[in-house]
Amino acid sequence: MSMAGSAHAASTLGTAAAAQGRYFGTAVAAGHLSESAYASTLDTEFNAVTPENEMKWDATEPSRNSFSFASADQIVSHAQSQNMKIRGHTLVWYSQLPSWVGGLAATDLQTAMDNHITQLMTHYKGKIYAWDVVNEAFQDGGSGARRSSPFQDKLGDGYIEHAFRTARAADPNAKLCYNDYNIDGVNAKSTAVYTMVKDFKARGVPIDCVGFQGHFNSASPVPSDYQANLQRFADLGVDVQITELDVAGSGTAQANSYATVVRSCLAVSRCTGITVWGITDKYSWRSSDTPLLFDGNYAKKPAYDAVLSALGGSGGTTSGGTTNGGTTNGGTTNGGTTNGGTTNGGTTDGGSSGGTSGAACSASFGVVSSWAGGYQVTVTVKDTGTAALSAWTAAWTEPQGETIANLWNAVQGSAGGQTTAHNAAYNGTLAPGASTTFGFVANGTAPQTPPAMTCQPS
Ligand code: G2I
Repeated sequence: MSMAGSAHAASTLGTAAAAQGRYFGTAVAAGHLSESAYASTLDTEFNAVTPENEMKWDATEPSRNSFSFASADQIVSHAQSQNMKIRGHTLVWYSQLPSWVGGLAATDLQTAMDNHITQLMTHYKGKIYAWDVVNEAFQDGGSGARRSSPFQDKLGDGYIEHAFRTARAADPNAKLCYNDYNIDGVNAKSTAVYTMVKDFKARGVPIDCVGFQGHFNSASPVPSDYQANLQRFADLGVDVQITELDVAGSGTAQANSYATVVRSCLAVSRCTGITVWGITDKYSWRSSDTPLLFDGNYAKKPAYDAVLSALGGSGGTTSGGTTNGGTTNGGTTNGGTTNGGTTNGGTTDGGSSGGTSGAACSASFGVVSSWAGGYQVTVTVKDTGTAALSAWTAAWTEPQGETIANLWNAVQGSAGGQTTAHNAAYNGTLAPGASTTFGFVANGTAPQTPPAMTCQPS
């Protein structure tokens, strides 16, 4: 799994993820497969697909017992020809539900639901890695309650476990997932799902995985307890998957959020893969947010580099990674989150010791995003001297009362009342003029004036 020294790091999302024992997938729309740039980007970069709309109830059973699989079949056969995993999305969901379903009385609705699950899973039997059996069954907000839907309202809470039992019988080899959004951090909604999964596991209701959609934006950023939340579900004995990842924004802030998600998944051994919700910004369900890894012309965005780097891959510009606790990192310059050293928000260049002669470095602090109660920072560490560095330590004073929730690409410490960050095993080496970055999320309020940072070349 590791690729120490100068081994060639994987250069696509799919191969880099595979080297970490994961898949890297995308939502796909059948209607775009005939566009050559779309298909070639798909085939080159990804090793898993999720039909974006083609397996939903309105597409597959628009009228009762009349099934149409043509569009979904197109995606499935494309994926199979490329040896890609396929996630089935989705069997039981309140949305994109044809009106005839809502018109049924309880007993008939139960029959129709069972039939829908059985017909779809039988049609694709043996071809689907994981099915989103039930999607978005919980309400937003603090209630932890189930969302109103024909299934919930007529069949009661038990419809969810009934759906899972029916699914297991239809294709015993497919992993069966519950999938939802706004369950990415520890909150009332995710805790309600957690309680359900725990109960299912205790009672032997067949559930194998939980899908965390991961639709992020400035109002709903990657939570600081994201990894901890994935881990608490994994600890229940289910796989976890990032199923619909997209992050509104651009540049470094977007790149860092993506990298945080990837790093979190890699840190949770039962996180089996990541799926982004589309290939190119131009076809995203929320295109104006430019939330994906490729722009409208299929050019790779900084977010792409960040994901590839976090997966331990390399775009070919780096010198190869060194192994760090089982995670291979792609190099020290211009890969992924380093991203040319650009930062949003104010930056200060810290003092460098030794001037420009000999070994010297600087550290600059840039707020990349902030939200009520927290903010994320990227620190760019630069070799400002004439000699190569083999190690560096940045130091700064954390504002009164604030704490760091999570720091990456460096090792956090303290000295003389200050917070320090020493290089990680894989990013201590810097040539003169080269830079690398580390990042952290802090609990508190993003400072108007960035704190002064110092950097020691040791
Ligand atoms: O809303 C984002 C996702 C949230 N989680 C479940 C996913 O299944 C959902 O995907 C989106 C698709 O990306 C959209 O493409 O689900 C939407 C529907 O709830 C999809 O939008 C629909 C449009 O609303 C329809 O007008 C259109 O006919 O896509 C359909 C097919 O292009």
